[in-house]
Amino acid sequence: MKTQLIEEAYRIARERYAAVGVDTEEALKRLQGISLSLHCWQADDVIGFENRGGALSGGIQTTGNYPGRARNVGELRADILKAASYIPGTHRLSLHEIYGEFGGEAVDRDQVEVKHFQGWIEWAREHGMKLDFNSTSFSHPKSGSLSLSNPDPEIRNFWIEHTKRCRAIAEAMGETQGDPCIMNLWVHDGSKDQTVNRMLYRELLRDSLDRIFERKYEHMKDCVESKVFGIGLESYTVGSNDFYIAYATSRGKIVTLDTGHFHPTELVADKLSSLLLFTPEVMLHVSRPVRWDSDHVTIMNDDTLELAKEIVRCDALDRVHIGLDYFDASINRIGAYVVGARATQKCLMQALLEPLDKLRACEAADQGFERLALLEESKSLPWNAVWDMFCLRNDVPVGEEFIPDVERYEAEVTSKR
Ligand code: RNT
Ligand code: ZN
Repeated sequence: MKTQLIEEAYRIARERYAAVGVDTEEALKRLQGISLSLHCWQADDVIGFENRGGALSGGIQTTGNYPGRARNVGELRADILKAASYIPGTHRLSLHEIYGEFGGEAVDRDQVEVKHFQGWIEWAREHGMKLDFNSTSFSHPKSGSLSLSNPDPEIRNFWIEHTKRCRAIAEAMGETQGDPCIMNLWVHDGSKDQTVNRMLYRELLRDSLDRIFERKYEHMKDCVESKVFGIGLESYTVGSNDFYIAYATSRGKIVTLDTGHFHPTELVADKLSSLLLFTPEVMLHVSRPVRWDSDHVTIMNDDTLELAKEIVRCDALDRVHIGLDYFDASINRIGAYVVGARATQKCLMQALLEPLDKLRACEAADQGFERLALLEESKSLPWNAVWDMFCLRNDVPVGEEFIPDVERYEAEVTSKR
């Protein structure tokens, strides 16, 4: 796209926004400071490098078999770098434990060590990407329906050991990168059919978590993620929303809000202010549920927009970690990263351009019509010209220009896998 055209549109947008009291330069500066945590698992359909040959389990599912998924660490890294080259700004990478470099050895989950992530730590440093981490309770012979809440001490201890080791790895990552590594803990534990032991499993989960978190670390932060239900585990989820909110508030931990993990009409954005008042920070898994927790690619829809606006309205950009969590195996996977990440950033852009002072003045004066009118009008203010400028300044393709580039990478690289 012609640079001159983008600059011209930006100049006009800047004036338009100034008229409603918004400084576009300030918004651009703030957006530049937001790092998304890109999830590594979109590149390979959440399979990882254990070479176990088992299917994805734990109530989550990928659908589709688009060719070209990353099959090893080299391909995964290349794909992530390719995707990142179309996403303006500086971003983080979130790894799951199953993405360790095990060198062809069968390293069981309770044996994992920092050395299996040394390659990632070095690679990340080389590419200026900070790392986040996740323990992995799914897709393992010991996963079953219950991991950290399993009444069988052998299985429960196995997963406790796994999660403790993951925290040590996260700590090493955080220390090397000089910035805390955010470690997310999600376990699928639940029951397909009715259970008469709701209390028992939750007691066990509480106890497991307390044991896992016993050790204090300085360079990593713990998050706990709830969900409504998993496939095959429809009747009961041990780590429900109530469970983790209570757990996190009582233990000073961070709650992860995955946008696919609530009842369809629940507004995830509305949860932010409540959590921020009682827990230190919030972690987000930005996704797109279609009828269920389907993990479609994030788009610029009302849910994502509202979420972004709420972060800004709460003045909580420094307390909310924004991670992506979706896995679509039916389309070009690099394209999926780019679309979802850019959509999230577009929502943040609009949030940062909201004429908040004016809106709040209307609200304070009880001017309901004026507030509504300004909210509606601000939807069609030229935020896209500011977004284009953001892309231009970050030297990434503006608008749809990345589409042929992604297609070229597919023709030259991923289609040959
Ligand atoms: C599952 C959770 C969880 C996973 C990833 C792979 O429903 O959202 O965060 O998607 O850890
Ligand atoms: Zn999630």
